[in-house]
Amino acid sequence: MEGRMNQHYPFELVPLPYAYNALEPYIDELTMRLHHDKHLQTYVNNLNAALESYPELHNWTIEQLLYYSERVPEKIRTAVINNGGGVYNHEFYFANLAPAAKNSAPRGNLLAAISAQFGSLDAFKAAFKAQALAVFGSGYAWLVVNKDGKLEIITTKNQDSVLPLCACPVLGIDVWEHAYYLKHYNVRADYIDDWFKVLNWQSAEQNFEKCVRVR
Ligand code: MN3
Repeated sequence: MEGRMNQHYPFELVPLPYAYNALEPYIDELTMRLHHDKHLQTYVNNLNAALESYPELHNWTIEQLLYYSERVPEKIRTAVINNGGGVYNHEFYFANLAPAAKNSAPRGNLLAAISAQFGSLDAFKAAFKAQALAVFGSGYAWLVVNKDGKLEIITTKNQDSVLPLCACPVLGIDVWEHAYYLKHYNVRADYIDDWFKVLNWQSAEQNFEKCVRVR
């Protein structure tokens, strides 16, 4: 999340930290181009449009807008939650991926915490896949550090972020159909398996350390 941290209106499209085809064959170039350049750009544009006439919000970060959304004027609150969530969640998702075989397994404190909470890495992956499959319609599955300081798998609907839940995201998968339909068609399970191949465990470790530190 380094890209968005401390940024505020007008929000800009943060470039992918790798080439559009870098995640092939697991996530294809066309999906990445549409997902980043079209879907994310639209959330950025719509968030800026919602905030344009509210200068008192122009120095708020994306995290502040989502965490303190009850303080956002009611007239634009839903637009800020949906589009701000769309910006935050997508930037997290893209930064949480990397070419296959790079950073392909967790280590250190995160691996120890996953093993303690779920029994093993494989047991975690199975539980996470089940939750990601169970999202009805559009949303996300996340591994978070919850408000009790424990690792937990949670899901969110649409573009809701985990921030209002006082949860700190370690890793997360976008299971909207636009994330996989061109390559995996309707088979979300195959997409989840492929997503695990390009999950950037190093970024997950960094997120985990930050989540534990800020508590
Ligand atoms: Mn998406």
